[in-house]
Amino acid sequence: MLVTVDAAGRAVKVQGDPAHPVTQGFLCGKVAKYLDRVYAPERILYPLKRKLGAPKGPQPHGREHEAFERVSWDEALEAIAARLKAIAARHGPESILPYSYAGTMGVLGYGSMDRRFFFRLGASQLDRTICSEAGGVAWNLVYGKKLGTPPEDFRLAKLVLAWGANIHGNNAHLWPMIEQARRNGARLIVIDPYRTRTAALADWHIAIRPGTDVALALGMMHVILNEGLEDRAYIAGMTHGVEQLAERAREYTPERVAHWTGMSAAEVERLARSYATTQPAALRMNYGVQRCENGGTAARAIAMLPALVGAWKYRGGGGQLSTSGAFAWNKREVERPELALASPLGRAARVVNMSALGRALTELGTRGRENEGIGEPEALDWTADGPAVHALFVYNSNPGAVAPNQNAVRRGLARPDLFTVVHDLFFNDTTDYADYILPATTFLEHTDIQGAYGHYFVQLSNQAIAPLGEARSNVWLFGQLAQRMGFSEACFRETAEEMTGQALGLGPDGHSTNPGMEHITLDALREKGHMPVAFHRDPEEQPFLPYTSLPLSTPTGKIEFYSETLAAQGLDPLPAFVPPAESRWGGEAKRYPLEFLGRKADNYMNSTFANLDGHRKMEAKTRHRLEMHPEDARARGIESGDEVRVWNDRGELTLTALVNGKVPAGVVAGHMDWAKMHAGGSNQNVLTSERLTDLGAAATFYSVLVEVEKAGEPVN
Ligand SMILES: Nc1nc2c(c(=O)[nH]1)N[C@H]1C(S)=C(S)[C@@H](COP(=O)(O)OP(=O)(O)OC[C@H]3O[C@@H](n4cnc5c(=O)[nH]c(N)nc54)[C@H](O)[C@@H]3O)O[C@H]1N2
Ligand SMILES: Nc1nc2c(c(=O)[nH]1)N[C@H]1C(S)=C(S)[C@@H](COP(=O)(O)OP(=O)(O)OC[C@H]3O[C@@H](n4cnc5c(=O)[nH]c(N)nc54)[C@H](O)[C@@H]3O)O[C@H]1N2
Ligand SMILES: [Mo]
Repeated sequence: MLVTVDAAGRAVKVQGDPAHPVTQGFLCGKVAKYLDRVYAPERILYPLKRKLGAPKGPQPHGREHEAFERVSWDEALEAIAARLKAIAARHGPESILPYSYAGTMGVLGYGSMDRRFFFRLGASQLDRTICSEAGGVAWNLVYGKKLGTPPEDFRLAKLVLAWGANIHGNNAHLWPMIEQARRNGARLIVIDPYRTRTAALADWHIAIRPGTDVALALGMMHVILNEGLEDRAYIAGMTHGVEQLAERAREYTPERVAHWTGMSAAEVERLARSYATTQPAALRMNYGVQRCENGGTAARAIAMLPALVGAWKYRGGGGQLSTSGAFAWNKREVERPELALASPLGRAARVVNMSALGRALTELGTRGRENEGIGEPEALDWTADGPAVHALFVYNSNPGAVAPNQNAVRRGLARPDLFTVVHDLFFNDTTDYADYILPATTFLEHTDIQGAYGHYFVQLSNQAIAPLGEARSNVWLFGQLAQRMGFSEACFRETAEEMTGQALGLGPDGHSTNPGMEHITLDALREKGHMPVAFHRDPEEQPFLPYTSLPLSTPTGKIEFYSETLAAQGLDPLPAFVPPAESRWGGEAKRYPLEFLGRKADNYMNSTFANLDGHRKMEAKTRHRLEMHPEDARARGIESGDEVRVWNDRGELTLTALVNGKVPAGVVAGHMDWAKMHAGGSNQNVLTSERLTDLGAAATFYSVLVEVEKAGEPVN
């Protein structure tokens, strides 16, 4: 992104960088309006402290400041440090829980000084599972590393298979490559229960039932192997376990697969044949497919398809889930995990799964307190047990809006004995529960270095403008807090500049020592802004064809259809279809017959931007709507425009019905917004569950059952 700054130091224009081979000079609609966010009048510009006696809980939007008073950074840092020290001394440092995700994805902003701080403190570690863990673990089981077809090469594909991937909405910069491929005769097939714009524009949209992708992938394998459409030479050279996979796939006849997915047997066959016989075929699997209970296995089974048909051999073929494996940052030096040994624990702290925040805040540490009426928690296999959480430190995340099982999260956040600090830019669903709010910078106001998960360029993000008000970066905040805690290690005094050099692993000659980055120096990066990783430096002469030479970093060194790693954990070494418990196949479907997809918004970034008028306007058509199939609406006497109540055992939500052709029968869809922007003070995560995926222990936002009725009639 290029930022134009005027003589007074004010950013006046943002635009895409025309020299960037992937973004090619354009920004997506929401980031094109980024200056509205930077200069929004409601930005928090000073540290704030909750007023004495002001209760925690939802404040009306626009009046949140009434519950807070301005304090100096000095006072805030001293008070927070004193409180953390006292809590650590009394309950042990593991009673302090950091909570962060992807507010900024820069290497420094995402995880650097903060990690050092919490390691040194001995705070609980956060397992960051809310987005991509199921798919990431799955991909690595098959291929060892997250690499894929360069986005620029999608132009050369003859078939693009978008699987659980809302390319037009969420991955805008890949779309022009696909358009170009189609101009050259490529076909686009989309597998998504929801008719996204990507799906509407496709040659073939398969509106698969949620959570049945494992069956479809195995059914495609069945047809491919049955008809001899696999690439035997590639399989023999590059893969492990095809015999076992073939035996498993034999069970998944097109007829059985049709029964689960809602497709016809002929469609399953047609899909398998066109995929196997058109090369180059590029699979764009995205993270939508892995937000189901069986999402790890789904991603794993789908990931095997390009290996089965040898699609990796062709430039423009293969596939992409993420390219993040190309960026070998020197994380150890940036994060310094060994600081845990200097903490009062003297060891690595327990791990708490961020996708079960509600349980973490309400159940941890309650063992043996039955008499107080709290109850024995179920066995917490997602975390070691230990002390209750007494302090929560939130940054880069808005769990009040994005975490599943919102009622449990809010019960936890509202605990009067919980000390909560939030570092963010706006009052939001989480700051309503904060004891202290600290003002954060936008990426225009701090320096960072970036990798990517959809392309192969290392990028330097220069500070363009001075921080607004007293806003401060994540790096600054945790460095300062460390001083107040009395942490004397020199690493807490390092600057963003020094840490950028560490992330790059700069050697004595100024060149990076990170694998694949040896040609990069800080000066060159400053000059160019973006530089490709080594294997992508000359794509025309030496195109990057992932997974075409051995060894890979899997245990067998090959692509693994069969996984000894899983077998050793007592898990099925081969993919098998297990219907999600929360689906039309599960026991609860009698009471809650509709599958709910609590989607992202095309015009927000998760919960980011939802408070800005311009973005809200762009989102007006789907904002607070429940999209329904005409059959499900008719059965409930619902028409477009009716207020409807959507509920399950975890919570309820009032939305406006939008009866359209976007979802298949039995499926309803909502869209992300801040909870406090809804009339009832909850968003769609009041319906989602803390159940975790089969691989990666990730969130299951797309395995949710609900019932719907016209509002105004009592639920029961
Ligand atoms: N505009 C916009 N762009 C974004 C974001 C945003 O909030 N807004 N968020 C960013 C983030 S954090 C991420 S992780 C990426 C994610 O980008 P995507 O991976 O595209 O993720 P989702 O939008 O969660 O899901 C993609 C599609 O999967 C479909 N889906 C749901 N369940 C199933 C299923 O069982 N099977 C199949 N085949 N499909 C299913 C959904 O209907 C959806 O259209 O996007 C990023 N880009
Ligand atoms: N129902 C449902 N829930 C979902 C999803 C879904 O599809 N459906 N998607 C899930 C996914 S894929 C993801 S990735 C998560 C995303 O969850 P989050 O990572 O929490 O994403 P955001 O909602 O964008 O919140 C990021 C916050 O960080 C703040 N921020 C931005 N930059 C900085 C900074 O430099 N410093 C600090 N301290 N703060 C900063 C922003 O203002 C914002 O409030 O949500 C998940 N939740
Ligand atoms: Mo995400």
